[in-house]
Amino acid sequence: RGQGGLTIWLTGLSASGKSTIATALEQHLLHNGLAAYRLDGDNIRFGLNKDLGFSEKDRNENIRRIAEVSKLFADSTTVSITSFISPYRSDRDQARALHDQDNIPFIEVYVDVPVEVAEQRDPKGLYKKARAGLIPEFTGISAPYEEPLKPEIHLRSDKVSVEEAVQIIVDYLVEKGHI
Ligand code: GGZ
Repeated sequence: RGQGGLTIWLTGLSASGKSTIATALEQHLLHNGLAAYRLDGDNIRFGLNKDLGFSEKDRNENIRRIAEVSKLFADSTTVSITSFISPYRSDRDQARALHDQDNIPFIEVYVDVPVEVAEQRDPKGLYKKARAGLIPEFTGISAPYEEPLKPEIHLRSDKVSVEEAVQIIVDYLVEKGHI
């Protein structure tokens, strides 16, 4: 495929660093002349998916739609970067299968951080609210996160810097001939 599009699928807990890595990666690719676009909560959950909440069923549908949209971007030769918790393994596997059908590369990146670290970071105070029972079904506290078993890339975001994380992803893409 070479210069074709692809989907880079970040998955991990709230406050794991997905959005930060996705933003830095998008900037890096744009600066190198590649078309890149980031799908995240801000441009999806407030628009296309504003009818969805955080029940298991709604998360399934959230991820299903995002996978479809990301595939369209990738099909247009853009590097599409998604940053959603995507806690269910079967949802991520379906997103992958959708890309496989059309021979569009799908790179699963596990942004891995111990839940204790994410909870300590708690940039929006959501973990605190979840512990207090104010947010039901909060991932890692009262709702599951199913770890990827064979992600293409596994990042320990509390051990590598954002710049290192971007470099690891870019090196992988170059090595595999995706960019
Ligand atoms: C997890 C929640 C919840 C619940 C609101 N569980 O740190 P954030 O704020 O900015 O990222 C989280 C975001 C998760 O949305 P996703 O679309 O990525 O989730 S999923 O892939 O599971 O559909 C968090 C906020 O929304 N948030 N309620 N109950 N995160």
